[in-house]
Amino acid sequence: MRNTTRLTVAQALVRFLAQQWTERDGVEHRLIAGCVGIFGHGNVAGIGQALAEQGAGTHDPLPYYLARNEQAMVHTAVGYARQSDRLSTLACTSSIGPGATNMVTGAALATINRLPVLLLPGDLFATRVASPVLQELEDPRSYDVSVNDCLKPVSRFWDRVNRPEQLPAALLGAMRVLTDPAETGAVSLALPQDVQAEAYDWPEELFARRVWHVARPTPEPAALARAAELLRGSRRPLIVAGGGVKYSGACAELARFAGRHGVPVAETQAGKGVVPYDHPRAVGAIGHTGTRAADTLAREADLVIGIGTRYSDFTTASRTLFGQARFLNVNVAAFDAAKHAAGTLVADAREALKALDDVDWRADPGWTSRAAELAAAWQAETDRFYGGTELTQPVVLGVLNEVAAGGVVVNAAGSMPGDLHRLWRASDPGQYHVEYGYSCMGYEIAGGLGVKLAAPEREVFVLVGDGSYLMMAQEIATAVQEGVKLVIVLVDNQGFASIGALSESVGALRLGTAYRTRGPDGRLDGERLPVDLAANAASLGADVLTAADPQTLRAALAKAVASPRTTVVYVETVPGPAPGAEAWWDVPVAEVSGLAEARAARERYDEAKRDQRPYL
Ligand SMILES: Cc1ncc(C[n+]2csc(CCOP(=O)(O)OP(=O)(O)O)c2C)c(N)n1
Ligand SMILES: [Mg+2]
Repeated sequence: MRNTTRLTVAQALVRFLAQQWTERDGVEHRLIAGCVGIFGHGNVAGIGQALAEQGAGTHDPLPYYLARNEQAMVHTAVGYARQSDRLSTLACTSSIGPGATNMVTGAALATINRLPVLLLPGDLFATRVASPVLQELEDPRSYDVSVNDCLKPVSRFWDRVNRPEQLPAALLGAMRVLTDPAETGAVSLALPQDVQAEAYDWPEELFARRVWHVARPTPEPAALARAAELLRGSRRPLIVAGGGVKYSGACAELARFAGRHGVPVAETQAGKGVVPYDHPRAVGAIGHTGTRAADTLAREADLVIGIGTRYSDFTTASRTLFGQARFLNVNVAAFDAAKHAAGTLVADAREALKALDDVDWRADPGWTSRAAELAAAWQAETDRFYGGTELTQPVVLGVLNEVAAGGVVVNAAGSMPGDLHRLWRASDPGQYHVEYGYSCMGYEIAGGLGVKLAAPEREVFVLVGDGSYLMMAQEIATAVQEGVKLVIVLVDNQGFASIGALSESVGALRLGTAYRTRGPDGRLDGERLPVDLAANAASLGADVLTAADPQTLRAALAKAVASPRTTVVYVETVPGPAPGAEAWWDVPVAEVSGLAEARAARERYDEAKRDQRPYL
């Protein structure tokens, strides 16, 4: 007779999750370090009950965090996973219906950013005896549909556990995808509410400690030989470093390779900080939000070496940036490696860089020194933007950059990601956390909470615009509840500076991009809204400080750093000089219009569009 333990499905799930570990380079981490959730009738009696009971046994408990919004709790898990280099993450439990669909945005964000999160939405009774239940979507064509099906296209693994017997295979499948560097993303296990509470005799082995090795695939010798050929044929190479370098822990190998072979290193948003900003080969941000240094080199490069990047349109300037370059892509995911008809090394970034380091080859010394000159010129430009006397956005970033040394800056949407990408000086990738795969307004505070849970030793600085703040500020209450300290810099410019500027540039007249009351002419151009965001932050339990100039900002930030409590530093910025785009971004403009502004914008658009090429 096999040894079995009688538990509910939810109790078995919780006990299983607490026993899962990852291992890479001999170091082990808890795979699921905790569970964030909001209870409703679809999970309270199942997972809720199991979480409440777990502390009673000898097994490691799964800490539970109560969040305020299900989208936000996925952001928290994403922040946690990213700060943990994908070796550890959180589970998210929701009820059925709206709690579950609130997670769809977070799931998309996780999958797009290639970050592991485990989603556990409740689901309709598997027996369907009482259908339609509260919050059930009825599909007249099929009773086998629930709103959880919305999670399918945004998950890398999705399963519904309709019977207890299905749980072990579903769990193993879920863990496999979470820990596979090429496959990872959101993983969803839909849990019918009756099945969660159902008892079953589980084999004891299900609850054994299980260690998932996170692979470092090595490059295939033939592919390596072809890559070496590409390197030897190049005189003007440029590395585009993405998040894959960071997740692989390949920063030292990248710096050594770039140093020895004379290759300048440009960085995507996810890759920013993989070489220190003052490294002799660093040329900073690339693409639409890139530095003049990196974007100039990109136009002239003969070989682009993409490492751990998925080549978003911001990186390629919508496929206008890389003149006539060929591509060599190092990526653990074949899907990304194959982009732009590249020579491919499907491998872990660290392993691939070690192997490529042995190739006897160097970039043209003139190219290497020119890159260093361009980078130095950009640093001087950054000093100019940072050094203003009025509270423009770049000045806010400059003051924060000084205070935040060693801490983590978190941001996601609006005009700040561009300024941060170009200007921020990061000495290691753990200091820069801009979610720019989904660029989701509302990620900032919730994501920052996850960052701090993963890296309690670091000071976490959340930069949030007024638009993003109004979309999702409520996780301040969660931070206060957990005694997790965040420094939140709330930058108020009365609306959407980013989309306002974009609107103007495409002939959309800034419609609906400023926070204004409806004016006498019926447009949204009346009075400034009487909304007090500082008071709002205080009402959620944060300490609030305000800053009116660079000196008071510096003092407020110092006070926030010294305090053990979550502190919001409220800043109203003034318009002023900010670095502009050196490269294009494809946002289609009306082909016909009665507005002169739109017609002029279309002319500019048609001209820029001519530079677009498929990179074959
Ligand atoms: C959830 C979501 N909705 C809409 C957008 C489109 N969008 C991008 S930036 C932005 C405005 C952000 O405003 P704010 O946070 O105040 O930043 P600012 O542009 O003023 O710097 C909008 C609406 C988005 N990125 N995410
Ligand atoms: Mg704003």
